[in-house]
Amino acid sequence: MKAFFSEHQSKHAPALELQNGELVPHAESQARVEAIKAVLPDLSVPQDFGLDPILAVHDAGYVTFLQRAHADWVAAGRPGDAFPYVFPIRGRRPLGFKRIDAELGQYAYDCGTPVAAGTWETVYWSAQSALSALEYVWGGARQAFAFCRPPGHHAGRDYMGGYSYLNHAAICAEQALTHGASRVAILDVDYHHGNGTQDIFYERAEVLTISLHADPATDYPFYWGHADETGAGAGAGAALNLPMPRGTGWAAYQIKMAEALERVQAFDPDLLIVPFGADTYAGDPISFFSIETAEYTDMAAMIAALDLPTLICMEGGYAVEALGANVSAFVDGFGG
Ligand code: OKP
Ligand code: ZN
Repeated sequence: MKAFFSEHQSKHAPALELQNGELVPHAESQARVEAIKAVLPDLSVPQDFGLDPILAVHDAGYVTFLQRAHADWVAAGRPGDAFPYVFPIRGRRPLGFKRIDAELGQYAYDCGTPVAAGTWETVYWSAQSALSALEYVWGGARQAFAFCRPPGHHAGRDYMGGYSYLNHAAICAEQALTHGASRVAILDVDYHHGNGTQDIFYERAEVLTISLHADPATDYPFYWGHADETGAGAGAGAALNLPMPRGTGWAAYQIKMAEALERVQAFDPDLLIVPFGADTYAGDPISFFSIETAEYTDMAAMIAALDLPTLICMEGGYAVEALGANVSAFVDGFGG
């Protein structure tokens, strides 16, 4: 399968994240890049579509914040990566802050998503990889693989979180709508709920967001992804959440997948976007489903059977030693 990736995407290298009370090596590591590159023989360099498609989804103030946050952090005399420590649960609004700490709180919702020296360069090019893969599919190919990294599905219009800064899938959905699509379906199969994507399109009827994920009653991101979140306003009914308990394996997962695919089919989209996380894998170090490598081929084959133009956006997957095999198994399900 045709895949897109830029070497700029190797620049983001956050050292640490706060996990269960400890600063630990960041799970979204450089080793992931090498593992995935090794199994994608047909990697293409993305085109540069510029900032416009990014700004069609993300708040301009948030985007300029991402561009300069690490430099401001360094200018404030701080070591390492830029970390937030204050989170405005009420009254979040632009107050013209001069202090980087206040700005980080305005635009972040967790302590797993530091802004490192190379973050902007990486996420900008990750978005370009996604847009290039979209263009390839929109030009008539059956499917393409956007090798995005870091993940994007937790990023909202004006916030970062869950290792995500720009929402690649949302940027592509919006771009497709601008270029002639009437309806876009997003089918998120990462272990974690795609909260940013859901938020961005929550009141939009032309984008169906579906997420299969670990029950937020027990798993990150906790505050989104419950079954009663179904969209609002014009988007009422255009969000579907299928949470599953820890321990879920392919037998139970595929039943939920069939339900999701029925909804996609009924929606009759012009384009399907699949944020794909290999963190549903049995051996994932931060996740708790029990899908096996070969079952990713079955999962992908079910999706491919919809016979829709399909854009895959890489999301999570942290079992580095199995990541290449898992991505490769998934790609195989689309016919190689
Ligand atoms: C990103 B993706 C917070 C630790 C919680 C965050 C998980 C982000 C997963 N300090 N873990 O959906 O794979
Ligand atoms: Zn995930």
